[in-house]
Amino acid sequence: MNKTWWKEAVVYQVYWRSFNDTDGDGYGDLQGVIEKLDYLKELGVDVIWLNPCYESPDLDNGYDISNYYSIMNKAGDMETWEMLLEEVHARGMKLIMDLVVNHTSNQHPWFIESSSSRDHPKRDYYIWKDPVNGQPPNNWRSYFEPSAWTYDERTGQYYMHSFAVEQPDLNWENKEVRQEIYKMMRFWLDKGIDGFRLDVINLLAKQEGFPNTDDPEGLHYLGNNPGIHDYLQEMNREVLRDYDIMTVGEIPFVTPEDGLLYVGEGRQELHTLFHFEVADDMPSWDMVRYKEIQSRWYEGLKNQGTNSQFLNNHDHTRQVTRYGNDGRYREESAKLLATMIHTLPGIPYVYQGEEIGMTGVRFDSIEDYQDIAMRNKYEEEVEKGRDPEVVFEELLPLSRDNSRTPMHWSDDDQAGFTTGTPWIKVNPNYKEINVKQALSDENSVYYYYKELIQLRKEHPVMVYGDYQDISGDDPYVYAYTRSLEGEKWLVVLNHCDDSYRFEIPSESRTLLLSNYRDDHGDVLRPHEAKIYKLRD
Ligand code: TEU
Repeated sequence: MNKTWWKEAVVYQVYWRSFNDTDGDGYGDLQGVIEKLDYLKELGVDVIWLNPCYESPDLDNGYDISNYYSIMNKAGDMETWEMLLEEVHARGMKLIMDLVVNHTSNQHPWFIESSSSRDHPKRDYYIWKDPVNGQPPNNWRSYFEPSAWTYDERTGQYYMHSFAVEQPDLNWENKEVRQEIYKMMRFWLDKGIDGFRLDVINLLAKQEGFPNTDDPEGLHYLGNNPGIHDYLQEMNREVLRDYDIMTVGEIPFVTPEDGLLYVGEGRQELHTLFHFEVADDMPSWDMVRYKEIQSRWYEGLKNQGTNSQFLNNHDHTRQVTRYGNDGRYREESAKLLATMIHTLPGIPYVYQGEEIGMTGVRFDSIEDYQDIAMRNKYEEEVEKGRDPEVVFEELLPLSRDNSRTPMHWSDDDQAGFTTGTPWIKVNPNYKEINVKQALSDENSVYYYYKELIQLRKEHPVMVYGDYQDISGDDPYVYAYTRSLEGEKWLVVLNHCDDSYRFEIPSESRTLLLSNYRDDHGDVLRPHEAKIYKLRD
């Protein structure tokens, strides 16, 4: 496989509204990101993925854009954004922007015009359909609502939205829409950004004829439809290929086979992707299943495409809570998960706060939660007559707010995140878990991440090495090798709360990194993670 900078990169995701607030309004801001760039540089990350900071009514935390060419007030202004880009580059890092082009806000001028009358020239910028027997055009649901269709009284038609009512889907069949989007992409690329994370990019093409589905709850009919690759190849031809950038597509419902169509080298579409076989489909840890997913994706993309490795982001509960042990073994477990993500084949992502082992949260009432997905689902279920307490409890473990609480910088008020009132409450455990503490403890999760990231920079085997699982269907231990040009590494992970014996195949080995101080060989301690270099 060709070597490229983005295959070797470690990406750090900055959810800016919860990162660092410098003006006391309770929202993190771009100035706040600038002030923490030295922290990120020190950690060793190469690329920063910045969540959407464009002008927006902010109903879905920036994923409802009303102006692609300007910056949301809460985040700052264009001048500050430009300063951010400059400061990122000055430190030898790169910046990728979140591109949301499946939908806009209903406050975007395009939608305001489109919904103004049936014969407005921009009517066709969105997807409008006549009612069928006084009902929505089909039985599709949306991610955040029971129906993907909302009726517009004024013009007597329904418009489609894959997410909230306030997030109408653009009509990608319309060439003018596509050209507008490409123009906007060039605007940002010409400012010098280093790529895009492309929000639900496989949803752009809709099923022809908008037929009813047998499985409305499944949502898969929303994605990977015929025509999607034409759009992405066109986007590549018209925009992407002219720049030395990184593109990562958010691609729900994708199999490795289909994945290769998006990221196969030579396909001229995207560089890498997020698939959701873990984050969406594996609610809690399942070792055998996880190994199966990894092997299948490895084989599927082998030598032809690059995967991405992550267990959490701003939509998914923090990994040490969801997939590890955030109690007694929080630190060991956070380090184990990190070891895994950074040594499996694919680009590793660090979601802010993960590097200090931040955990999920439990607030007492639905009022404390801000997430539109959770709030809408709560309302939907309660309206069916279900017990609100039961619904609340059901929604807690996977609420997106688990990972959206403010970053813990110190044990000061509001975790040092803001001098005002944060837009969402701080996780009460910030007194114990925070950056200040982590920096003062040489055994902290933070320093472990730093070592892992450094290791990747020094050893191409972590990036380009072949992968082989040697632990089969062992339900606790995950062990695999990575090999490149005569160099062979062995990673051993004991993903459980007990000690466990696992025969490590080679005697002749050097321990490169471990989350325990010493090595007990075949006896693995709770959540022990080890990286060996093997000598033959
Ligand atoms: O997410 C898509 C989405 O619906 C995720 O919540 C889902 O869990 C999964 O990751 C894909 O199946 C993106 C953004 O990340 C999210 O924050 C937005 O709310 C959403 O798109 C709409 O733009």
